[in-house]
Amino acid sequence: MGEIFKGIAKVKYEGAGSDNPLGFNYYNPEEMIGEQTMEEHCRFSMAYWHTIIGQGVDMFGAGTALHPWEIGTDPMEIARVRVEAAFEFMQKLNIPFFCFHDIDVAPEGRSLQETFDNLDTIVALLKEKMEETGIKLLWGTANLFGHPRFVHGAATAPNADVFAYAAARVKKALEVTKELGGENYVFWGGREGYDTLLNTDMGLELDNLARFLQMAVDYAKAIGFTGQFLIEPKPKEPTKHQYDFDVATVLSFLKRYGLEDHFKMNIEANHATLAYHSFQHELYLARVHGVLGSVDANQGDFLLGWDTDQFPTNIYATTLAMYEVLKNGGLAPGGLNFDAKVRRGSFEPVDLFYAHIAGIDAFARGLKVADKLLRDQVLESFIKERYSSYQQGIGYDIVNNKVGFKELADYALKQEQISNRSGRQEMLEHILNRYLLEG
Ligand code: XUL
Ligand code: CO
Repeated sequence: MGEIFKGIAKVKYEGAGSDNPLGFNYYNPEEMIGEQTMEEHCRFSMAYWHTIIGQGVDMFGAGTALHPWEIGTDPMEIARVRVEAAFEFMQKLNIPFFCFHDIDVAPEGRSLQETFDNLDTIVALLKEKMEETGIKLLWGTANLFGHPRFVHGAATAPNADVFAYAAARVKKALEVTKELGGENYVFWGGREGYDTLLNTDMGLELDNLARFLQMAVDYAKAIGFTGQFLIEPKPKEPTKHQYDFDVATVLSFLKRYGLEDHFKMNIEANHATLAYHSFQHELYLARVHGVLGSVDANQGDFLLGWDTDQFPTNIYATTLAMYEVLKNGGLAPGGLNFDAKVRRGSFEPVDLFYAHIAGIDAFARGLKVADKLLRDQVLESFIKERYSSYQQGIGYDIVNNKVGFKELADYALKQEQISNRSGRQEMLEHILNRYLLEG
């Protein structure tokens, strides 16, 4: 197979002044930001399912995407050519990582064994390509939601045969993720949730989900897979109520079942906003709990309200996201995975390039602004000052656990007047705009 993305050269850093939409304006992989290069900070990844497979189907119409690599009718041959397309695409865009679900890369067979055999064949090819190009696997996962057998869920299905089948698929997906040196393994709930409580035993479903995750932890240990386990919260879609609603819900679930030491979170921007949180809120909450593991980089559309998985172009959001990433000390072994798809109307192969360039540049620019904000300690020093009453006097005693209600009441009774200070929200928003516009 020759060149697939014909006429598209390797995309290079061209600087802010360039008007070439097939060049990077801000992403300069070698540029140092603090102690690390941009490439090390960002750890960009391509999502196999959207970029290589996604056809642009919606509820009202067929796929529109033009995929010159989808030739013939033999599913294994198509799978092989998809590998070629994926690696040519990532190389041309200088994307160092990718992520996949088991059945993205290899077709399901007529039996589970045939599905596994297909996967082994394509994994050998992926491994060759990875060795040849140096491109790495950010994370692997199993698709436990697409096939009709998962109609009522996988680990939370009412049918034990489905639970067992799902376990077999995760077992295999863990083995291939390990085989490819995957740095993480993701559990996104898929159909782990419910549509109505009238037919649901929520207690048993949650217990079973915990059992399933514990089995995954045990199996990873048994085979020596040392990658990071990640849970990807999402509040709804496909089920009305997903069990992994948001970071807070997942944290309490993990704690309840004693699983908190084994999992971090993969935060997806569009999932955060579906849960009526900002992207930054979810990143921040995960960070302060020490569980910010990786990011599915995309954005939703507030006027639509569902999981539109658009490419992240909102620099305001990417800046605040990179602010959290920097405060987290980076994302490694996680990264920024473009779990994003081009709009149905953007159906040409070159649109996949424009989309990734837009997302990569939005995060690169966000990283630079966030780094400057942090270096100048703009927000940090304001926040420090805002909470300064806890650095001395009664506040010091409170945070050092030296006082209880009795001492606090004695103190309060002696206060004549309480004086508060302004939170200065608009001033801070204005300062943030200045940083965004001036870089
Ligand atoms: C679904 C979603 C998934 C996960 C991987 O909304 O985000 O693609 O990232 O299963
Ligand atoms: Co995702």
